[in-house]
Amino acid sequence: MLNYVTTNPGKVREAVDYLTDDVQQFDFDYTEIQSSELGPIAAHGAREAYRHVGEPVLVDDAGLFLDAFDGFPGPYSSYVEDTVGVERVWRLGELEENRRAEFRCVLAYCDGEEFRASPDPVDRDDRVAAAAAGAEESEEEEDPLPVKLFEGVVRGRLVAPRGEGGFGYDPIFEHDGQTMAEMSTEEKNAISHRGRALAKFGEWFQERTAV
Ligand code: ITT
Ligand code: NA
Repeated sequence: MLNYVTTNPGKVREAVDYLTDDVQQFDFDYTEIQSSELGPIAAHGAREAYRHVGEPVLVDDAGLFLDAFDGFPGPYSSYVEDTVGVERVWRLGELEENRRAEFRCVLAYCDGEEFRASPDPVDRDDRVAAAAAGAEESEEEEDPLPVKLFEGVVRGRLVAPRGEGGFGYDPIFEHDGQTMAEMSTEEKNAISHRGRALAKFGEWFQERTAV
């Protein structure tokens, strides 16, 4: 059984839909370090969560990155949702000509064991993703607990709120003519940042557990 460590049931709904029921929510609010990148936040969280849970954990750090604002709210998305709110993030973005945006998700896996280095393409992609996610230069590298990172990104644009589904910023993020709040969980997973990260993780995890 894999512990999806999050306080956010919306994330779990998507993960369970994607990975089937070998995954359960573990409601634990790990420390979120300050970083301009999601990778180090997720890696630090996964180590803390693994030490707390004592079983394999997957931590999910995500955010909305607006092009016009140089990536804001990005790693601060949760704080901004609580303080400013989704509707007013839209009203800030509405003033901009450039409304392009992306959702990012970094999944960090830790089970206390070393990951064998392998030259297969999946692993190479993951290293590139890990580097892109800012994990390589992290001070967290000093911690001996190995963590594996998987990143997913989806491009879209900021729009006036539409739709009742999903959670968080979904109503103001449009991809291919639909906001993410107008999509079913399955439709969102097929194109979303989290779905893409889960796909990479699932492929890797299947191989890992098959040996
Ligand atoms: P945990 O840290 O406990 O997992 P959280 O909701 O605080 O839960 P984050 O720290 O990763 O999660 O913050 C992500 C923010 O971005 C938060 O405001 C979410 O509502 C939002 N968010 C994350 N994934 C999203 C998605 O798929 N669609 C819309 N908003 C999302
Ligand atoms: Na959080």
